[in-house]
Amino acid sequence: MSKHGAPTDTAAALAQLDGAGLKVAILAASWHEQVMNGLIDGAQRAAADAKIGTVDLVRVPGSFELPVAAKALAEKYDAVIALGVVIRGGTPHFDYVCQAATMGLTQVSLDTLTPIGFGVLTCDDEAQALDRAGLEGSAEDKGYEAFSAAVLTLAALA
Ligand code: DLZ
Repeated sequence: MSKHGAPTDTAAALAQLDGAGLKVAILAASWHEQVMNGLIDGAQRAAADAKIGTVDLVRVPGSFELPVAAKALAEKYDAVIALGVVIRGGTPHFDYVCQAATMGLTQVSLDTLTPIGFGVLTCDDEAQALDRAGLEGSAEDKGYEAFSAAVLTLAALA
């Protein structure tokens, strides 16, 4: 997918929110540390832009574990931002982990009616992931985007 067509002025939309009363969980897997640190930082920047009252960071081992943790967190938080980095290897494992994370998070969101930000990078190589990590020199900032999407959806449904 390309960045072309993405919403503009997301920071301005976040600034309009009344985030002080909201409780949001950033749920992050632990693979690919440098990229993941960029995603977490982007999500935390978006939380600051929206002036979210409570932001907790919860870590799980891998992206496969995101759905079960998201479901538990969805019961306690207004929104959950799921962050993962999956990089293709030489076996079909990539496809299974990506599918489990994507389908699982979709199901959690629908079952709990809680917005889940989808910040799971599914990349062919580390260079693609770094380019989306919101780091200096990255073209995209997927942690910021995922956080914004979840809280703006929450606001739309209020
Ligand atoms: C096993 C595995 C592999 C090979 N690659 C990744 C990855 O690129 N990104 C990620 O988040 N997790 C990976 N995992 C771990 C699985 O998500 C999961 O944690 C394990 O299969 C244990 O359930």
